[in-house]
Amino acid sequence: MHQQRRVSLAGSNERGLDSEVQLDRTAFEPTAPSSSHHRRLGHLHEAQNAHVELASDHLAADRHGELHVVDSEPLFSGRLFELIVHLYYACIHSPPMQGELVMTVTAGTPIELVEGVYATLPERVAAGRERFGRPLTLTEKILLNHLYDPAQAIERGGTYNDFHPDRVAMQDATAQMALLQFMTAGLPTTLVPSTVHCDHLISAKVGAKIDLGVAIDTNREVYDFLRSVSAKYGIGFWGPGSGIIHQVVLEHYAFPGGMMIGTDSHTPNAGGLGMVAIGVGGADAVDVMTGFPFNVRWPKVIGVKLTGALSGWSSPKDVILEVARVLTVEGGTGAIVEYYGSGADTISATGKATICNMGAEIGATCSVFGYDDNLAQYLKATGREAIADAADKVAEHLRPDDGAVYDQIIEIDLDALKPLINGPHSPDRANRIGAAVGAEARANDWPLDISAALIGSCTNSSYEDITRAASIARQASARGLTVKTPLLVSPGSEQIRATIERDGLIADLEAIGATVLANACGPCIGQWDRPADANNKPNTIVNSFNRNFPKRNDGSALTLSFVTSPDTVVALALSGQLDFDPSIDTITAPDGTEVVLNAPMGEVLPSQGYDPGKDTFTAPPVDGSGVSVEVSPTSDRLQLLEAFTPWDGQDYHALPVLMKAQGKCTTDHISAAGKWLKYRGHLENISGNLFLGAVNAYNQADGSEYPVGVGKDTLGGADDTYPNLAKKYSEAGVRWVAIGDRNYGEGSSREHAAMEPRFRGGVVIITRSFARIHETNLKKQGLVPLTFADPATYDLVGQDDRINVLDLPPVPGRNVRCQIVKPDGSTVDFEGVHTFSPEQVEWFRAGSALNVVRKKVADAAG
Ligand code: MIC
Ligand code: SF4
Repeated sequence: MHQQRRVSLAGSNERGLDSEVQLDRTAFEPTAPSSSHHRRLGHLHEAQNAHVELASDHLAADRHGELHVVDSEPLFSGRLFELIVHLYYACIHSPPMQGELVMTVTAGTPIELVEGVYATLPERVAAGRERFGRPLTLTEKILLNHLYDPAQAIERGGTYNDFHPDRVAMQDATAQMALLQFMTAGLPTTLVPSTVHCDHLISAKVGAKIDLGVAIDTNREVYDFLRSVSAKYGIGFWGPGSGIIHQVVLEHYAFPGGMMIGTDSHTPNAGGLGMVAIGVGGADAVDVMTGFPFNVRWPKVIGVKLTGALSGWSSPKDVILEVARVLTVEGGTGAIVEYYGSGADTISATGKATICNMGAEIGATCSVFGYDDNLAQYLKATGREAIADAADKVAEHLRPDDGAVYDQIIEIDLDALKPLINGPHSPDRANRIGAAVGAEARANDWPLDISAALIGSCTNSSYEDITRAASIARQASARGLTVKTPLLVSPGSEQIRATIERDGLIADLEAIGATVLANACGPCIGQWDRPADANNKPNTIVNSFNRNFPKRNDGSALTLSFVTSPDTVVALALSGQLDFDPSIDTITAPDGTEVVLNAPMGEVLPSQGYDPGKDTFTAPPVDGSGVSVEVSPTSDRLQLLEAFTPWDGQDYHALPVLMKAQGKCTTDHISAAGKWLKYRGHLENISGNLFLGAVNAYNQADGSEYPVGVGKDTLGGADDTYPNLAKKYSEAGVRWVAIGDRNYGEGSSREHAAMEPRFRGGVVIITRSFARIHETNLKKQGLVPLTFADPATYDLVGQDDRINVLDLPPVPGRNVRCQIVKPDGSTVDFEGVHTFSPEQVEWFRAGSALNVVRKKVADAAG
């Protein structure tokens, strides 16, 4: 029996939950309840549960005498009880305790949940083939099987559709805001299995042990908050030291054919195990945790056909570096990238996860691989034989159909794929390793000397990755070589750390001079405390991470970051030079001989099995209702949220331009990480970083460029930083607009990049284009994201101009009428393209999506 959670429903309708319940002996028909919910009864269809009987509208008993809460009524049709029974399933012990539901939240995905998903898969796939009249992609199969209402209209890249994800995962830097929002919704528990992972707030300075201890101390208040909120609302809690969210999810929760959302843009990592796993802002997570569907545009499907097999120094990382080269940082926007072909089956599950992980860097909704023997082996090696067995039974539905139709196809011959190194400043800036990147570096004055090398992170810290890296290290130490630059290792999880330690791989890396950091994000997210003399000048770093925006790793804009595979990073660290090509160049050993490094050799899975390491998971208590969640009013780390005000029904007139960004304006530019991560639970304090990284498109009065993050006070004061200006405008009651260039909001899922402008009086953001998650985050917080119908209009917006945004609210299917008002009063008309669906317009009217949720929960509770 899985770990159970009991939730008291004081004062709610306890229909059917009495231990005296008289079972209605009507035979249960799986398809009889409302079509939108029968999927969740799937686990009751299995042969061993043949005698399923309905006890009430909401309860079914299986032949073991266990009652299952089922969901046969549309959400919010009645009282709070209807919300609670919206659980995917909940097993009630026999005899049930009065007034209690039991929800499963464990350190793994229960087989019943997986079987529930698989039970409806064949019929949903068959119906989908019939509906579209053609073979299906894997993406379509998974999405169809998670559709809230199978009758919904579907158009690739067109319709917004509602889905039921199987799980929600949140990391500590985004969970704070997500859970602060959830707390205001008024529910006693989350309604979908959810987990919190403490990984982002740990700084890397000295090494694993000390850094972890310091983090626990400095972040105590936040960890205590997350731990108690998790306990109160039935959320599984992975404490500091457990590892990076995506690695932990891959090891414990992901399963082929599943669907999940996570408050982190690299959630798609789980696509390596055949899951549609989508990165979202916290407000999306709140929707799902409160029982609402997840709403996203039905994606286009980009097919990446892989043939051949990787060899030598080429690795899975090179596949995604190549895809990034081809598609660029916005080429995946609005699409799910599906990998298929004979080459796909030659890549390990963890290698596939690396590829899917970094799909975030091309803006894809997510990426996915089909089920194959590699996935089965990984599931078995991580203790999930039952899931592998269940997947085997529906294997044909967990791969694309022959003849599946893709919107675009990219073909990659793995036999011919050569190692790449992408950067600096943009993950799609691809260079061949060796002479090619050397030539680029010389042309651009990038230092060839490497100042630091880093491996691991959520992207590349599998057992296979570390064995490959260690195989290079062993060759080097056998010849007396050590690294010529600091080499830092971030294990992806406690399980990986324990396993590589047991198998002597950490020792191999330490023998060439590596330092092992905590199982956390650390240097990948600016939590890297480097000595000042390392980065106060232009310097080159190489790493096996995914993102390389300026300031990303150590907060210094002078650091040039290149991403590549872990094996290449280790080889470069041994040579110390960016233009080293390990397949042809040699390194001089201390004895004067030349060392040729042989291509890395990896082991896909540990032959002795994984060592789970320390137990870092805390299941929520049986009854969380008594748990109190403290947020001190004087805290500088946490602040309870106040609802944003609803739209006042008026058009927006004469909005000053607080900021017009030139070039890349990622979420790191809008709301920096690094030292600001500590304010992720305090909206007011974190608003102190608003647009600090943005490059002002205008010049100062004397014609010189503004410093980064500084702009003009159009209300008449002196030039100031954007956060100071925003505060000043909002205190003066002046609403404002911000202007962005292409792919505005690229990168992180952090909704702070949308909440901060909203908190400081921003109402409209107009750009040449948006990154998906950020555009949704803006809508969720009640802002109006618009793109210029004619991208050239961007150039027409002057520093002292005002913007009118008219005929609000946005009408789906119609552009928004806008005007630039010049200082002399003349106007330039332009159209703003928007993507609001009718439902999203309600978010705007209400002031935020959360305001809509709050109202519906309150209405449902009577
Ligand atoms: C990132 O890799 O940029 C982060 C830090 O993990 C972010 C999440 C955050 O900003 O907290 C992401 O990828 O969404
Ligand atoms: Fe953490 Fe970096 Fe992965 Fe983001 S990309 S989850 S910061 S390791």
